Amino acid sequence: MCTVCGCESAQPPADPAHHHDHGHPALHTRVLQLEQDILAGNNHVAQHVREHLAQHHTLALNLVSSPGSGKTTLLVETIRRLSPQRPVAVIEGDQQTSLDAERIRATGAPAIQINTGKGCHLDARMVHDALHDLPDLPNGVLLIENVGNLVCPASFDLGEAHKVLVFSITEGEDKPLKYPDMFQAADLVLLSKCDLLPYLAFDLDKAMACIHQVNPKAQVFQLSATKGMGMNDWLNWIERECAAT
Ligand SMILES: Nc1nc2c(ncn2[C@@H]2O[C@H](COP(=O)(O)OP(=O)(O)O)[C@@H](O)[C@H]2O)c(=O)[nH]1
Ligand SMILES: [Mg+2]
Repeated sequence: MCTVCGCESAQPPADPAHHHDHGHPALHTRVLQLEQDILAGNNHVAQHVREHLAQHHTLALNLVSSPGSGKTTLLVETIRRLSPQRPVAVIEGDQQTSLDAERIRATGAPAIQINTGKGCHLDARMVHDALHDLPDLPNGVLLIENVGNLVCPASFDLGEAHKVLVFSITEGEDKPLKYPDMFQAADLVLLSKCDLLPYLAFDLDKAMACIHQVNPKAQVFQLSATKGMGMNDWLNWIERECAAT
């Protein structure tokens, strides 16, 4: 189990053929209770964050993905196109370094870097505390780059309006089937690095089928942040969501 976040891996496996002995049943029950308490506490803070953002008509998006799928590159290109019309700020989550916050600040947008150390996800308390150090964003957008990890961030509500999953075509078509919780938690999937399609044996139809097998409602946009392809779909989606906020 993940002792840092009490994530879903502490649950008994659904397939009894793959059951592992986790020790004494009483201990197992205690672990499950601890996990539920952590998530309930997180949900409470997330609701507070959500209310605060709603008061300022701020759209918050929680970007989740594997490491290296292109989140920061996408954020930089998004901020370039969004501001100054809309106020934008970024919360960056990584285990170590301020490298991503520096990349964001180079655009002129404010960014707070959170280092999670051994932790594998951001939680609502971290976002709550970071908001104290960011300006209010009336009718603006708060972009949260979660720690690169397709497992634990699925369980943690940060008070966002939507989880947006950046799924790079270099990861293989089958990732939605292997990490269904994350793909189910996302309302929008951005299929990134599509400029590389001619060079990879990536089956687009198969990837779309895998995404919709685990999440039939997910919207999917194909894009390339480096080449600018598909950015309008993404920006129009943000504008629609801002209008609805
Ligand atoms: N070909 C291509 N490479 C990209 C694209 N977006 C990001 N990358 C590269 O992918 C690597 C990881 O990008 P980064 O934005 O740091 O990913 P993150 O870890 O998800 O934040 C870098 O080398 C980027 O230059 C893209 O649209 N096309
Ligand atoms: Mg990054």
